[in-house]
Amino acid sequence: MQDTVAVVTLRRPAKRNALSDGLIAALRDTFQNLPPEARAAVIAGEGDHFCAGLDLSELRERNAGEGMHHSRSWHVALDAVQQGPVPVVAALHGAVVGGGLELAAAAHIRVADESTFYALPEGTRGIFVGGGGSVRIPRLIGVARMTDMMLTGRVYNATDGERAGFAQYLVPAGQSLEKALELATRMAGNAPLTNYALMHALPRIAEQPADHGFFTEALMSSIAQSAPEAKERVRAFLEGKAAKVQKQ
Ligand code: 1HE
Repeated sequence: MQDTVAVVTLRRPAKRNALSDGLIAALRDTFQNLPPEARAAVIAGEGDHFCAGLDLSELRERNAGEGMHHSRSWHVALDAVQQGPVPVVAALHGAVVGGGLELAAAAHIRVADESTFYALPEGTRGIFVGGGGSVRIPRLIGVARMTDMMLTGRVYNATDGERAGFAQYLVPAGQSLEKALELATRMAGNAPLTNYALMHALPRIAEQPADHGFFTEALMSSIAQSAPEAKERVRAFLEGKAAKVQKQ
């Protein structure tokens, strides 16, 4: 923990943080059991790369049923990242490939440094994404870009990747963790109900028909603004005690 920010680090640098079944289970357990004082989380990778994806040494002949259960075990773990109690910032560097990109896509914000590159080698390895990538990655970059990456093995560098929508922030090499911590600390200071609305209501509203979305938005906003914390924050601004929005 760094104050109220839980820092979760993938620590298999010798295997480029490849996601073995054990590491997937550890991710699930970690995000399902974050300390109660955590208000935001950062996920990072030790060594030169964020994550090399599925541990290919564990890829064995599975029948369809076993393959289904394996994929579903990733869904549970990555859902724990995305649907947990706190917003998560992924601090990216080096390889963010295959299942590593699927993991990064489950975070709420991605910060990349200049060493970052993105790929989906599943296409060239004769497999398909199985960790939620077909649901989450098109929401970041669109179906056409993901299809191209998987059909052709295209690799995006950090600059093109930020433009395409993989990351929301691009920082100099070696600075993604620092920036992710800065953002997570800021998010940790938000009213918890606002963070909850952004994590759990916004993605659902974005998928609802407009009329349902407007209705869900009205419900969520009325709940958020009725919290004592919201009233206090608005009062502080009106009394000149809260920061103004500053032009950057
Ligand atoms: C691995 C893995 C891995 C490295 N599984 N062992 N992912 C991929 O297809 C990406 C495969 N990895 C790579 O392309 C490269 O390793 C990297 C670009 C990520 C890094 O390159 P580099 O030169 O720094 O490292 P390296 O020498 O390739 O790898 C170091 C060691 O890590 C080496 O093992 P060693 O015992 O020979 O030292 C590698 O074998 C090992 N290693 N990546 C197992 N992925 C839910 S479905 C998701 C489907 C997918 O994710 S498919 C995409 C899998």
